[in-house]
Amino acid sequence: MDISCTQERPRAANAHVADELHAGLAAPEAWISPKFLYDALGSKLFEAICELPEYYPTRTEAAIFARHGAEIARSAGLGTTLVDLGAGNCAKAASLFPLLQPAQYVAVDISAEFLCDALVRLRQRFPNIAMEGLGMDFSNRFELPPQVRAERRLFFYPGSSIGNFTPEEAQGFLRRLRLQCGPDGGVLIGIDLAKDKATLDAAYDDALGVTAAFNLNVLRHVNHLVGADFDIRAWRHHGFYHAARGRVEMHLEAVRRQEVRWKGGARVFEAGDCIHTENSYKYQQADAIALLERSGFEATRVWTDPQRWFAVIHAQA
Ligand code: AVJ
Repeated sequence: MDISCTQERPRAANAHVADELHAGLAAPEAWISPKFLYDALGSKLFEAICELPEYYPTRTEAAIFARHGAEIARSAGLGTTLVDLGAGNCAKAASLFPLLQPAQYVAVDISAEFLCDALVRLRQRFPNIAMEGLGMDFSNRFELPPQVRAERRLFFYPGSSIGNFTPEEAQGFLRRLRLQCGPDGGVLIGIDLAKDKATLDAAYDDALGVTAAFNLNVLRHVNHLVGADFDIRAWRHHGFYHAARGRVEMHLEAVRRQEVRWKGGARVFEAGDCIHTENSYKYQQADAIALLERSGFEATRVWTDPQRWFAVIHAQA
């Protein structure tokens, strides 16, 4: 079977990236979108995070699929067009191939480079599944190209990536997904559930400092993307749960006063100034279901782990 791996409209995308980074860096409360955490190194650091004892989501979600996979596959159906959003190393979707037996596998990720390496290896293991790699930013509006089958699209959005959106944004995103599902389509999504602060704090500020490296790496990536001159050693990682906001937040704090320059801008950061790099919303199970239903999905089914730390949900478009 053929695979193709394409990067969507790189030039238009680049202009948009520079604008977005400039807007965030120049804002009174500086921010960098979490999607910029995932250059090739960032994707590898995220893989390392998933191996950490403190980072429970990946293994908890995997345990839910291991235990309830057959039932999940019955709910989601066989022979779908499996559209993997934020595919990364494609490992999660690949582990479901034997159960879901997709007719076509469409891996979408902002980092096409990392994605295409993964797909080349995957093709050798599953030569009978048609595969498509799409390097594109699906966090805003997106459209799947014509080589993606239009029927029975099953959007696979695992790992609680939905948590990077505010609940309002998540609803807008899910509504747009639903409109692209085609006949008999649906969504198979993993959502992290609210839990005690100590567990969440440790998961986002681990003992080895892998999450710190992952967060700091965004500055390296920004240096590359817009010719900025961030001194990585002058920044410090924070990752913590803010229960009242219902989310984990990641920030980078300037350890001393400094001026940072980039193509088209510059800014002084005082010691203690922060750049907000990520939100990771944690849901109550009922709120997660309500979110899907408000977005127009129906026949929602939920699988969870014994501690109720994480939910895997299938819903029909
Ligand atoms: C990939 C967005 C689900 O929020 O847990 C991991 C990213 N950030 N550690 C998450 C992340 C810090 C992760 N998501």
